Amino acid sequence: MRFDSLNADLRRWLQSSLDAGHDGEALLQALRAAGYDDGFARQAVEAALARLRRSAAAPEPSRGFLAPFAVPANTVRIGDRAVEILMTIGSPRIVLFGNLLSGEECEQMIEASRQRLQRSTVVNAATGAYDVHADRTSSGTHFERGETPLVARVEQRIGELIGCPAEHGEPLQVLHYPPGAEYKAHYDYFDPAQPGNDRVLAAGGQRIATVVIYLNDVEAGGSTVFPTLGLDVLPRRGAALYFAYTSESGETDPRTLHGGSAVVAGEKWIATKWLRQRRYGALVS
Ligand code: PD2
Ligand code: ZN
Repeated sequence: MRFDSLNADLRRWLQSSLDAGHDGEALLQALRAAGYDDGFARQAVEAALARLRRSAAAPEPSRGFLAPFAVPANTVRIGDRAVEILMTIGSPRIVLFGNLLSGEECEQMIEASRQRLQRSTVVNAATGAYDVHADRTSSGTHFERGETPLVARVEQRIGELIGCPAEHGEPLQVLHYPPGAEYKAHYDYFDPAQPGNDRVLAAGGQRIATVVIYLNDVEAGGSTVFPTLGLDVLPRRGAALYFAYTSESGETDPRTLHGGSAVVAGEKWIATKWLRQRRYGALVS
């Protein structure tokens, strides 16, 4: 039995259970208890374990991102949360989610970051240095994977939502834009032809997708803009924008050019999770 042939809910459950450290026997028992036929349950668990072994031996680009949203559903249940699907674009794959975080979680994330903010930088593609740049005038901080219970919970939720193991994620960044601050149009992926990008690409390969979580409502401005697509996403507390830009064969999609437009009034807080082809931190070329 191929893992990909299982239905999306079952795949998601198997994957998140294995990610959470449950072994094959525990999965088998849970499936039996849920009424699955014993033979089917065994094959499904074996398929999930085989996939896990393959990815541990030779970490590959994750497949089937957002496959669950191929079926029509306006809400996805992640644990005890009902995450709304507010807008989707097929290609490039872009999904706007509502209610990914609660208002309280957003507030906690902001408060945990407020005292640690530093001016944001960009990777200099020629030298590999992290430079302060006029195109990016936010300040920010990052949290190591699982650094706090809240960070771990958010990472787990993102992973379950889009079907990508948390290990593929870079540290969660929290960014703050006061009035006037912006991030001019850019790509989130790295150009492999540029020598300065060798180092960032070595730690997990190319970026494949971004999740931007809006932590507050902004009075005016501060949208996420995709100039080539004519798309402008306005921040709403707890909502999250997912966009993917690297195919399984590693081709990147220039239509995902995007930026954070200048905040006109109020302030803007976001949390950003960038996802890699392979486990982030693993130095595989
Ligand atoms: O500020 C934003 O809305 C935004 C959107 C997409 C920021 C980034 N990407 C980024 O920091 O890369
Ligand atoms: Zn970006």
